[in-house]
Amino acid sequence: MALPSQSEEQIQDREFLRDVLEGLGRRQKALPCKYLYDETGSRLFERICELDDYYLTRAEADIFSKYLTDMARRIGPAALIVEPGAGNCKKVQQLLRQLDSPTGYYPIDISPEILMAAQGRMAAQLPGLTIRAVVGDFSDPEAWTGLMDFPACKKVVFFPGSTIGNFSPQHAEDLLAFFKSMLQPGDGLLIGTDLVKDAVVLERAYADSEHVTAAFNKNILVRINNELNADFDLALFAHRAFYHPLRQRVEMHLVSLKTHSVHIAGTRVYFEEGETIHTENSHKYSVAGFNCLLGKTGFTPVCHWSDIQRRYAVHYAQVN
Ligand code: AVI
Repeated sequence: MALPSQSEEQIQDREFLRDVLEGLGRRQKALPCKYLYDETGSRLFERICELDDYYLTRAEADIFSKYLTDMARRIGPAALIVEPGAGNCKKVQQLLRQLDSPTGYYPIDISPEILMAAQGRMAAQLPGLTIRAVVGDFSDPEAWTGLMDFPACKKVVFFPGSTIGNFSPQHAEDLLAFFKSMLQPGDGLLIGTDLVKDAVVLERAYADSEHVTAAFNKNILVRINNELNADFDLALFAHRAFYHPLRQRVEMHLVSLKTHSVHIAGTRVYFEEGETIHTENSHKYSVAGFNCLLGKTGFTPVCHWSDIQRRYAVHYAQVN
C-alpha cells in the first residue's frame, strides 16, 4: 500500500527541512555539511578513512605513532585531556597510554549511543583512568562546565582528524577562540590539520578511484529523499571535488546532469544542467598560516610534527 505523501507540516525534522529549503533557495545552492553524517554517511566516512587515496588518516596516524613520546613530554604529567566531538574515542587511546599519570579524559559528543559505548570500552582498556563523558554540543559552554571539577590540573584540548578544516576561516577562528575561553593560561591544544599541497593529490583524496566519496556525497540526497519526502533522482547528479587554490580548500559539489525539478515536502526546486549543490569545504593550511590563526585566537604555537612527505601536521599550542 502506498503511504500518503508527507506535507511540510508532517515532516519530523523541521530544522533539517528549513536548512535544506534555505540552502537550495540560494543562488549558489548549498547544503550544510553536517547533514552528510547520518548512520550511512558515518559508515561511508569510515570507509573513506581506509582508502589509499585519502591519505589524511594514515598520515596523522603515522605522526602520532612516531612522535607520541615527544607529544606526551610536551603535554607533561597529570593532564586532563578534553576531546570535543570525540565519537568512538579511538584516536585518543594511544596518547592516554603514553601520558605521565593523566588526571582524566573528558570526551564531548552529541551522540549518546556512540559516546557511552566508547566510554565502556575505554574503561575496560584503560582501567584506573577517570573518564567524564559529556553528551552535548561541544560549541555550547554548558558541555564544558564539568571542567570546573578539575580546577588545579592542566587541560589539553585534543582535536584531531583535520576537523577544523571543515569550518570556514571565520568559524575556525571563532571555534579556537571559544576553546581558548574554556581554558586557563598554560593549558594546551593538540590539533591536526591537512597541509596545502599539490592539487592532484588533494583532488584524488576527495574524488577517490573507488567512488566511496561520491557515494558519501550523494548520500545527502538519499537522506533528503527518505527524511523529507523528496524525489531526487540520484542518476541525475554527479559528484565533483576540486581544489580552489586561492581559498585553499577542496570543495565538494553535486552537479545536476540535466535541467529538471525536484519536489521536497511539497516544494518544487529547479536545477539547470550543470548547476551545482555545494556540500562541503575542506580547508588546507600551511604551518605558518595555522600558526597565525593560533596567534589570533590567544594560543602560542609551541611546535608541530609532520610526516616525511609534509602532507599533514599535528600542532601543539598553549594558552598565552
Ligand atoms: C571529516 N573531515 C575532516 C573530512 C575532510 O577531509 O574534510 C570529511 C571528508 N569529506 C570528504 N572526504 C572526507
